[in-house]
Amino acid sequence: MANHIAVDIGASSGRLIHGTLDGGRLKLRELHRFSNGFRKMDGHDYWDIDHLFREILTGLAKAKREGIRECTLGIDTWAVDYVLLDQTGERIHEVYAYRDTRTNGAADNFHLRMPRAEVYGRTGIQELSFNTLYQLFVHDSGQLKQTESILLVPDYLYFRLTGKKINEFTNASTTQMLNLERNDFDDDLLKLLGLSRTQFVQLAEPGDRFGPLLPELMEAYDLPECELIVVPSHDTASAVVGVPASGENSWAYLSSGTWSLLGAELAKPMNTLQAMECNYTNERGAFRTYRFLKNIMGLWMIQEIRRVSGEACGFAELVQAASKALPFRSLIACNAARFLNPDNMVEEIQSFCRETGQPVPISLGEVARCIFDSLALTYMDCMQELEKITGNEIEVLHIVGGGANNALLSQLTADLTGKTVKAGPTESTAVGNLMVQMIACGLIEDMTAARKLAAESFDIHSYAPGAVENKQELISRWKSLNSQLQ
Ligand code: ADP
Ligand code: LRH
Repeated sequence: MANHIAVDIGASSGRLIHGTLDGGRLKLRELHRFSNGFRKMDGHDYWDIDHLFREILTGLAKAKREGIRECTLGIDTWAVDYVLLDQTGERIHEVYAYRDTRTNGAADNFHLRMPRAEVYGRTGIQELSFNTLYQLFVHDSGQLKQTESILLVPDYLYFRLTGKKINEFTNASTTQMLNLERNDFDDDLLKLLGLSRTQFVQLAEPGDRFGPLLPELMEAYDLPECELIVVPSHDTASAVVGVPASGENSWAYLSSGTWSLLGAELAKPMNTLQAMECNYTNERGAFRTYRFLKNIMGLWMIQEIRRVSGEACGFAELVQAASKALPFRSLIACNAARFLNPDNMVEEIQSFCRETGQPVPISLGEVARCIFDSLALTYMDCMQELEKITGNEIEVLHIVGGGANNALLSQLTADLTGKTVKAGPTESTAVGNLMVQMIACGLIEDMTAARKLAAESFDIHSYAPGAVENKQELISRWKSLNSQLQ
């Protein structure tokens, strides 16, 4: 089939992107874009999952109006969040957003039942306060008892479109409940949550063919004939497929969107004590690879300063304002829990700077500069850890996702890491999603061929590392700031 559509829903926005192979290149066309975000109700943060479902239908109906009568379709979204379904397939609850504060302290409480090192040994997954394991641990036990099936968000969207249930592998790994050796849910972890394996469904691998849209949806909304394909439904897993890299072990990726996910692709997991102490994760990648990476707070902080300032300017203008501000004047420890979901990100950053005896950034440009400088320094630390743990010397860092639009951050990252940075494609998640559909259809041979195609199809900007004034002094300042917080 010549037409392929990726539904890619990040925490900040969703899109339907049409992909075709044209003269040996992958051509993308945006069919539909919509905003996403969580909202507070009764003191908790929730996603509006029905809104997302409706937007998918709207996008598909547009595709049909634009002449696409037949296509394949794959869906990816952010990770960890889930839907509980009862016996009739109805949702038992609204979908909690992972930044909701109900999981504060949940990891520590869970580890009283199974020590942190044992959980890591079994799952290889980094501790993030919002992993599905900890979310389910604090979920209402009455609702868990009523639950027939637990689907993650993209699994649920596949279900709404087809009536069929799966737990897709790459996203299932982010639950922190898959056993690395058994490649299935870990019975002991499930037992500690009071759950049974039968409440999850069959695990499905990216590249599997899935099935058609429900005929009643096609009719009611005048949709094209779609065959759904199982793609890496964790957005970061799709983004990693879309990295235009070549060779083995000499490149790393930074998937740069709401989160910054920095890491390497490995053929085998690395769940050593050192990896655990550095909080590296072994999420499943497409085609039985492992995404050895770390979550860094990312451009969420930029999205939030923009939101609390009334969205007075766009992202490009924020970057421009930041480039006029003094470099490395004030720094923040990006991964501190206080930046996960503060009421007011600007004030939180200002308080941090005040408390640590640094100049307080005032203008939006100064605050943005503080974020970009601090992110680049965090990337530098992460790259050093990555090389140390894996023993691989990295030559190129590929930045993909919306953050690849940010030339200031890309150059800072090259300067501080000392690596060549290659930025693009900005829609790598949709690209990876589409590539897996094309692999499933036999149009692209494998992931290596897919990455070559990505390199040939998109503009990739290279940033050579430049000098940083007083770099050693800056690094000492950065390290001492972070050690004050441990
Ligand atoms: P997600 O999929 O997590 O919602 P995206 O990959 O869409 O995130 O990336 C969104 C981020 O990309 C924004 O937070 C913003 O910082 C960055 N971005 C998007 N467009 C631009 C631009 N023109 N200039 C600079 N940064 C940009
Ligand atoms: C990025 C992402 C990331 C997860 C987080 C919940 O969108 O999927 O990989 O850790 O959201």
